[in-house]
Amino acid sequence: MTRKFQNFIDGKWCDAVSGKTFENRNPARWEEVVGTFPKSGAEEVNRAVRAARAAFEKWRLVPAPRRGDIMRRVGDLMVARKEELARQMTREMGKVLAETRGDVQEGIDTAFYAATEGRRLFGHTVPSELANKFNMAMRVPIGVAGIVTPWNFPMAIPTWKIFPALLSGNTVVFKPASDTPATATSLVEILLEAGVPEGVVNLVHGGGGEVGMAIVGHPDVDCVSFTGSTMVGKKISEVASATLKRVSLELGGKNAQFVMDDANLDLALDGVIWGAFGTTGQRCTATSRLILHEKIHDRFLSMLVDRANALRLGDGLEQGVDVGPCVNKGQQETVQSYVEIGLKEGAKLVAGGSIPDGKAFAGGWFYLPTVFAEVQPNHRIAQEEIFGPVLSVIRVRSLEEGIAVMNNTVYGLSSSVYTNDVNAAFTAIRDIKAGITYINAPTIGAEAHLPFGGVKQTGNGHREGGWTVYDFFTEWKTVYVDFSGGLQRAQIDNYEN
Ligand code: UN1
Repeated sequence: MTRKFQNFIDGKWCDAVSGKTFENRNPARWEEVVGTFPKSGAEEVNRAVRAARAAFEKWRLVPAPRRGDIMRRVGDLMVARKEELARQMTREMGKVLAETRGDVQEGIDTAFYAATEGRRLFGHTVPSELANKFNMAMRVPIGVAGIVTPWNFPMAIPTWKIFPALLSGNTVVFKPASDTPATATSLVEILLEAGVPEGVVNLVHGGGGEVGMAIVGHPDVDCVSFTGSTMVGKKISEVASATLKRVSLELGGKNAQFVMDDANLDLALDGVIWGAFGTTGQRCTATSRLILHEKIHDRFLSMLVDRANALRLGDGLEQGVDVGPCVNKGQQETVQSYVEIGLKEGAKLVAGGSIPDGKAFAGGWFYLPTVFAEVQPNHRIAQEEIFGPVLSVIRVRSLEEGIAVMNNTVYGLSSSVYTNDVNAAFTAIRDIKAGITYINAPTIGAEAHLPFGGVKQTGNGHREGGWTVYDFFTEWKTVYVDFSGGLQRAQIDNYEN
């Protein structure tokens, strides 16, 4: 029987007020229903925000190290349930089991980092310009955090946001992607089992237009953290500006891997195969452009085509499968439409370029790993985020030209350079406009304890991960304690003229 999932609001599991539901299906076997979920809207969001607001008054007073203890239990529970969570995730969004295990592990890493942050959350003590006066700046929670997350990292990305939000003393209203609501439900169950009190975490399922935007526009939501497309991010920014709430946006990418003429080509090949076709290319960090130095261009391209053609597509739960399906029909259609755009623009299709034939693939949203050669830097397939297994190869003549091509995009998330020349590597590190640069490693593979985010239209300047995400989820409170017993006027009494 199909499992019927619910919202979690104010400490209770509940249906949508309207009684409406939506289905979540397995993208590798579309006839298989993972579950039904409440199709919620503004009314459920209002209730969730009210509950979160009320719970905030107690939660903010729980000592941060105790909130950290809960995070440690969350991490322990995730370790114990890692395999089951990974399987559930592969069933609902399609990426292969090794990757969904990695996704859960990223959540575990984030939990244990948060646990220890409960004993840091450092502020500053700063000398006063006046005698007998003590100054400090300390972190305080913001209030109710709205968390709106995508389907490509259904566990890791919600944990990047929810764990630091909670550790910092905020309460949460969580709207997961409607393609991955089951993983989100497991995460909330784990938080509750670990001891997160009633009202502190609220889960509202439904569409982005109805539930997501109701959260963003709500006057009593103090901050919103969103990961998704640049188009939706811009809309969120606009709607949120009416209440001047703080917004963290992690948006699109058009990440490039650049292979110099001196690079270790076998290593660079492993990197681009993993970066471009891992998660079926559905990462904001995915490698979607490959920039090749002309001296190694032809040789590397033929190595790449052989490897891309040898990748095994299939159900991510099966052993030996390298690449799972696209998450849904819409995503598969987007990929197909960009292949047509690439052909029209005059790029040369050298691998893939179609939906695979055969019964094994008929029931899911598969697409062959696709490579275009002879792509020009201004082609749409070299400029627009496709979010699928499509790689555009561009030929360049020098390090400088390669970096210029890399930077020729509205995005700036991840980047990668393969070279054994230390001078080239450090020039690239200095000149590439991106939030993340890898040397001799692919564009994917960020670790949970370092800043994660991008420049230009990839975001709005905030960083997730590591210590930096705590800047987003806390306010600075500046405190002056005058123990002189008299009125001391700053800037005046300490200067004679
Ligand atoms: C994303 O694609 O939205 O670096 C996140 C990586 C992963 C996180 C990706 N650790 O590819």
